[in-house]
Amino acid sequence: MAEPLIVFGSPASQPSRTIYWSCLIKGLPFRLGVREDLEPGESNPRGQVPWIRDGDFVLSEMAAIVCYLADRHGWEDLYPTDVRVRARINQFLHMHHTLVRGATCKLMAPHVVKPLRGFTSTPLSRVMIADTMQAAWEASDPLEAGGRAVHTIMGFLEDAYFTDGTPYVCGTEAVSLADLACYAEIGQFTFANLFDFGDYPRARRWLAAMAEVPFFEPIHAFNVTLGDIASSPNSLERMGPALDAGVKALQDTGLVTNPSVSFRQMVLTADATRTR
Ligand SMILES: N[C@@H](CCC(=O)N[C@@H](CS)C(=O)NCC(=O)O)C(=O)O
Repeated sequence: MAEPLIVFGSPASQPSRTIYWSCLIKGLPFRLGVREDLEPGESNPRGQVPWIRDGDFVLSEMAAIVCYLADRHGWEDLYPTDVRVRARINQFLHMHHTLVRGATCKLMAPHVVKPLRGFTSTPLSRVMIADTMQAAWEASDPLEAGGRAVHTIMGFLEDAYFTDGTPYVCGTEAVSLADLACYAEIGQFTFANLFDFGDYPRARRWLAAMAEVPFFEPIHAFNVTLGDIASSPNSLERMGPALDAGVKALQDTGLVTNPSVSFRQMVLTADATRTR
């Protein structure tokens, strides 16, 4: 029997949630990568989650991974083959990393990661991302400063991606890979109570449409359990149960192939591979 796809990631990780969600929607079984799944000496060159192993093929970067899975398994609803529809989704996914992803660096990280006293930080992250994160959480009012960044992102999405036609970001008839990636960054604020979408009617319509996508609940069990982090700050005591809830909800779908797994066994960054 073919080995199941292994996804190294975490329910707390936005790009990991995008991969889990696409697999669940399409009924593709996968294993949650744990330390024992690593080949001797193996580490993800990028040092971050998510990454996958599919047989002897290893791939990192969320957008590359979901496009690969869609091509490999013929997910033409999530990633239509019409060249222009697909090009628009690709445009979104390329833009996502430097723009929509900023929502996490600027608003989510100061509220989630800072109270945990640290960003694990691979050497690459220390050079490329740590300054942005640090600036965000050293702001005198991180909620206001991060909120300003997210307003800029939302204004752009409202004008450049959402329309009055279908609710989805690339104007597709059904949810696409772009919506899943976008929701991981933007939708998380609704659970965390970190942003008011009142000024963005198209985005609000999209948020409502996304809540109807299959497997919405298990994908967001982590976020629901973590809850409102604006009114009371995140803490290590809150993080453990939230991660447990996220992993359990994924397992309860019946599509995760590990017999049982705890988030403590999962491989989060290059650090985990170094300590083996
Ligand atoms: N561009 C990457 C971003 C991955 C990423 O930011 N991963 C975070 C978790 S959500 C991580 O591993 N951070 C730890 C670090 O950078 O040290 C992707 O889309 O997959």
